[in-house]
Amino acid sequence: MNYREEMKELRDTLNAHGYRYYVLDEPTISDYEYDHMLRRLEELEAAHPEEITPDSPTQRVGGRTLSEFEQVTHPVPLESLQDVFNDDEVCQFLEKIPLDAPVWSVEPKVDGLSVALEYRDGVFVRGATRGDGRVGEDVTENLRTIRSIPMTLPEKLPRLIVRGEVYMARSVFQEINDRLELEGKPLMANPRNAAAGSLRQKDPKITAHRDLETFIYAVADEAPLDVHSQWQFLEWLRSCGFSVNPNARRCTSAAEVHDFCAEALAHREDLDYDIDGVVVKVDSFADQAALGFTARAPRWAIAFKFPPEEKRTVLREIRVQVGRTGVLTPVAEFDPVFVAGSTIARATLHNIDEVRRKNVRVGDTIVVHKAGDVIPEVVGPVLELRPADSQEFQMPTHCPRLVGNPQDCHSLPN
Ligand code: 0OX
Repeated sequence: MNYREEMKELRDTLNAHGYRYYVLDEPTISDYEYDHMLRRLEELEAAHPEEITPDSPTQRVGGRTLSEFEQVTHPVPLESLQDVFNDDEVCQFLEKIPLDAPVWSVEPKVDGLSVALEYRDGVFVRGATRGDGRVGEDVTENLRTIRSIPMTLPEKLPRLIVRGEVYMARSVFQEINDRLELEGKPLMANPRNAAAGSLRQKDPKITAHRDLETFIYAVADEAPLDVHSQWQFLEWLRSCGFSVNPNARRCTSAAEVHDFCAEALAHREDLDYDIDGVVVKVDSFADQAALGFTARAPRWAIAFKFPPEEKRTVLREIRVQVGRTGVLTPVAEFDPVFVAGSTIARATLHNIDEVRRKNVRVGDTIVVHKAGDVIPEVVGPVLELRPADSQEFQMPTHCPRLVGNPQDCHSLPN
């Protein structure tokens, strides 16, 4: 075998094992064996750089640094979904679809970053963020570092653009934040922000170290595929080597759709990735085409958005912070809880009126959530669990006495 053939064989073997590892999560060789083959390929590529191909696994470590991202106009705009917020609205949507025996494809709505991946003659050539749906940013080099994105496809269609979600697993997010904390660096707010920040790195080598993952779920151009439903399409994506959410389900009745939504909501905590709802789609592509679009969204799909995640914890202290201008801000300090992707332990209560309005006392069991999925907020107390001896909070009228220097004890403004 000459070096050219050996390089091709190594690439194909490594890509096949990469697929088993990163997409199927079922490796069949050890890391040691994989690294050994990778080293051999690197040696050959160093000796014959003209033989390096874009689908080589060595090209996933992050290429050149960019000064800015170029804009990409999506050939077919990436539409957004109509949101609904409760079971009744899901019901209305299902009932209003004018089909005799509708079949639905329902998918967990992964809370990541929407991207479009473009393949020409079966080769990954460009990837872009969704942006506003019409124009996004070219993040091709960063996407190349994501191991679950195939660089070549078995089918050599002249052009194929698929759409999916780039996300960071919760476990990875936690590891990265633990490390940032040890290094005394600012923490990332949640896995979604972490994924967005990682994908928009000017230096793809940084992206390569963030272990981003993908789920692909839609086609974003008019590629002539021999598939006729969303469900078949998801199968086809799998057969092409894409990572497809294993928790999608094909439903043949409204009751099944409702069950899926309820299960997803109940089990969202058990997944290693954040979901913020469920996407319900009419399964048949012919029916989708007949239903068409409104000005803003497809008529054949909705996003059932979960209510913001709430957790109970115990309010241990209301600490008063003195701002630069002397303004006093009460801050709730509670037992740390994991909410919407990260652990929180304090939230501002803004001012005394807000403390009164929220009716919270030290010792209360309180409900907390993240406003806009980012900012920790106290929702209110669980009054049934209020300790009998709890006291209403009072703002301090004097600064606590400072040790050894009574002159520093000023009256505080009201
Ligand atoms: C998700 C998700 C988002 C795309 C094309 C029309 C409907 N975040 O997981 N969007 C869609 O579908 C859109 N499906 C999903 N699974």
